[in-house]
Amino acid sequence: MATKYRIFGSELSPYSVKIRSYLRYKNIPYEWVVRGSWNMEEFSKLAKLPLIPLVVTPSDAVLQDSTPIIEHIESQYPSPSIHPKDESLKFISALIEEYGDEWGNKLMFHFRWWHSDDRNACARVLAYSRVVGDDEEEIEKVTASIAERMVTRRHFTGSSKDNAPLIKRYLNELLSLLEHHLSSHRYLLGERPAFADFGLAPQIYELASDPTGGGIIKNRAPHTLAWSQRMLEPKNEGDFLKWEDLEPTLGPILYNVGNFFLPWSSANTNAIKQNKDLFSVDLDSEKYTQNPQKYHAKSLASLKERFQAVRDHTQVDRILENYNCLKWLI
Ligand SMILES: N[C@@H](CCC(=O)N[C@@H](CS)C(=O)NCC(=O)O)C(=O)O
Repeated sequence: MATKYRIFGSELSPYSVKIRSYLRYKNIPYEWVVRGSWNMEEFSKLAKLPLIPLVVTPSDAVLQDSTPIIEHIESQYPSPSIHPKDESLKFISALIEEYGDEWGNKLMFHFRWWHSDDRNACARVLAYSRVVGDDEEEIEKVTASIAERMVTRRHFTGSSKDNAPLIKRYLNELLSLLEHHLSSHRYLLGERPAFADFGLAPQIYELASDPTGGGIIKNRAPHTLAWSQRMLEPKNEGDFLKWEDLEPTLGPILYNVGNFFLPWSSANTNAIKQNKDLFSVDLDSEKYTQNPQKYHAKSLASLKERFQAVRDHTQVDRILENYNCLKWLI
């Protein structure tokens, strides 16, 4: 039996970085195992899905999917908690975690794989993490095959010519909102990291590590960049704040969740129920079209269950109603 958690992951995988940040915050010993050609056989034997992160616990249980992985470990290591005691804030934090995983990823993924300069740079970084040795020809071959494969996968997250200007707008808005909030707070819910930070920060970290995304964020959102880097080694630097103290700058982020992410996620779920191959949704009066994503329907359903489980809805319903989120969750 191992004594440490093992994370099969990659520096370019936001969900892997998310789990690593979480284990660091909890001070839980882990081994970071870069998934590559040398351990693909071991990985494939363990993996139910060909996805990273994959976590092997000290008792040899295999876990996949970053949100349930964190929930599982949190139940065993509740302190320091990533959840505020206040039920409303706890749910808002989970909502932003989901927003980070699904919407933040859509923005990052598009910028990473859309322009050839970004695509080739990332494919090359990935190639170097996968190939043992210094065979330039082999590196070139792997780089080209990763880049080609990712072009065929772009549509899964809605990255398309028609959506490109919309996604650019979504990113600009999110960065402005985050920058405003994070210029006066160390973390999203105050002065210590919450579930929300673990979901959203890794997507921004990945964006910042890419040529175009890095340029945008360094120019326009330095506090946001610093937060995403702080989240690599998150620490308690104070307390979670009250909603009243967070609202002036966190409220607008929730409004973005309610005007973009939740209507998109809800339209995606409806499209899956209706067996559609393609769906369109009006997001702030602009039409956004993509193929439905099965996983997101599952994760929206889990979020709704989490919402149902809140015991006292008085405050959370009022907040979510004020920021256009409530109707998508009931
Ligand atoms: N919902 C999953 C998403 C995992 C995921 O999409 N992982 C990507 C990397 S970030 C992946 O493994 N893609 C296939 C590959 O890299 O081979 C989670 O939260 O863990």
